[in-house]
Amino acid sequence: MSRERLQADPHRPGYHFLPPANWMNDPNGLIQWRGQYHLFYQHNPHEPIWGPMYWGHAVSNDLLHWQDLPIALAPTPDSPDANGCWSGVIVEHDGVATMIYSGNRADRQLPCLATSVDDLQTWQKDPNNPVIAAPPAYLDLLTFRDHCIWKEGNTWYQLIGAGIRARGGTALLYSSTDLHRWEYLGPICEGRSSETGETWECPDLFTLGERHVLVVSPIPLRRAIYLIGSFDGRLFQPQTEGDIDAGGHLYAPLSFRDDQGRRIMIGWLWEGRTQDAQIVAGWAGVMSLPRMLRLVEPDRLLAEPIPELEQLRHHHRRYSMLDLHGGALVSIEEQAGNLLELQLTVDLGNATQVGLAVCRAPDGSEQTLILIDRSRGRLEIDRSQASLDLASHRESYGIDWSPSPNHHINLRVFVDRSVIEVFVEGECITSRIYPQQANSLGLAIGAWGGDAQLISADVWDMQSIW
Ligand code: DQQ
Repeated sequence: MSRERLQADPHRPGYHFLPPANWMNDPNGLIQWRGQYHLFYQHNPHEPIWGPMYWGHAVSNDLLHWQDLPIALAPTPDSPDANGCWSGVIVEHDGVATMIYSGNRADRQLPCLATSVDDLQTWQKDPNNPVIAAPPAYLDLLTFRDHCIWKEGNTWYQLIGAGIRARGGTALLYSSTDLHRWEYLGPICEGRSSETGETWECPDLFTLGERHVLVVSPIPLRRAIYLIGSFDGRLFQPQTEGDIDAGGHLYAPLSFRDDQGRRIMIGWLWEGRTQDAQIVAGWAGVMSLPRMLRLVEPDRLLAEPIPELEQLRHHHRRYSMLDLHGGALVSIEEQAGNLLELQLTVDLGNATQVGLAVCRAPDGSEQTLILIDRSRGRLEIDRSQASLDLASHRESYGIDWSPSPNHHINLRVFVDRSVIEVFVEGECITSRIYPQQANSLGLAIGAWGGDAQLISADVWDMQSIW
């Protein structure tokens, strides 16, 4: 199926990456190679549901506009990846692009290697796959898959995600000089299953300044978490923990360092609708906007959208000094659209709640509220009225939040049809919505339980990247 065929779908994002059609989950093999950004992804090219995994592939000069490339990796019958090429990473070893991924055979995953000599277009699987024959026998593991690889001196290190039965998630460390023969070194840390999940998928370990950050996607938490701490080469001592995204839709994020030294992360945003709706739509899964990561004291991992996104802005409008008297929504634009970026500064005054409505029908029958609720100390994306399709997800997700002493809040909001990404002081809340009416395009703001003021709102239409 071609991209054009699905173009008219009112829920299909216009400036977030997604494949031409069918299913996508985890980002894989993120790398800047010979100046170009490569994004690979877990892909079922045959159906809009998870199934036998292939690696889809796209390339970009600016992390915004992507060109689809042929499928990079497909399962090989009667081989270690006969039932799927699961998640993995790409590194450069002696000038050769080398991929380590989890080959899935009969529901068991083992590390496999492939190399490319044509700038990441086609991949030759290693005849000796799997490169690690079995997980460490002394550990009773629930899973053993997904990879993070880095080099120190002449030695390569690899982390593999795992979970120790009745204990918790872990990441197992290996070392190698050639990426083919691996020596097992042990778990770098262990989580407690009641707190950080039974097993960890997609471990990603990197440095930010002086600190180490370990990002994992724990089963069954259905969200990605970060641990900040120190790593001495064998053991990781976590000191603090937090959520990568509080919106309940981002999983299996992957990061890389680009040639400007930025740590950039992209995560998979899953659908918030039924499998039947996915099948009717013909596609499922979107990538988050690329985010730049940074640490702030005391030990919080913050993210902000890459500045390149500003190139997609056009048709700017600005609103200022709008008084919000308790009790009603004030329309900003009745047909603002659903490919938007918004930057707002609001003085919360003495209101107990302030809400920004996006994708709002003129009669209010559909709307998604970005709601600041001081009585509960929360900032949430409220989807209770997001769609007349009652089968689409309606739960609210958000963060604990209290206003700064001057009662001001700065919000940055990206609306891209079925994707809403909210950035507030470096915290991210990403959600999915499926409005049913063609005119659910309005923008409004309101205060309840007191008065507030919209100090300024900058609104841009965003260009589609396709
Ligand atoms: N998805 C992949 C696995 C990973 C999981 C399979 C996370 O490698 O553990 O598609 O979404």
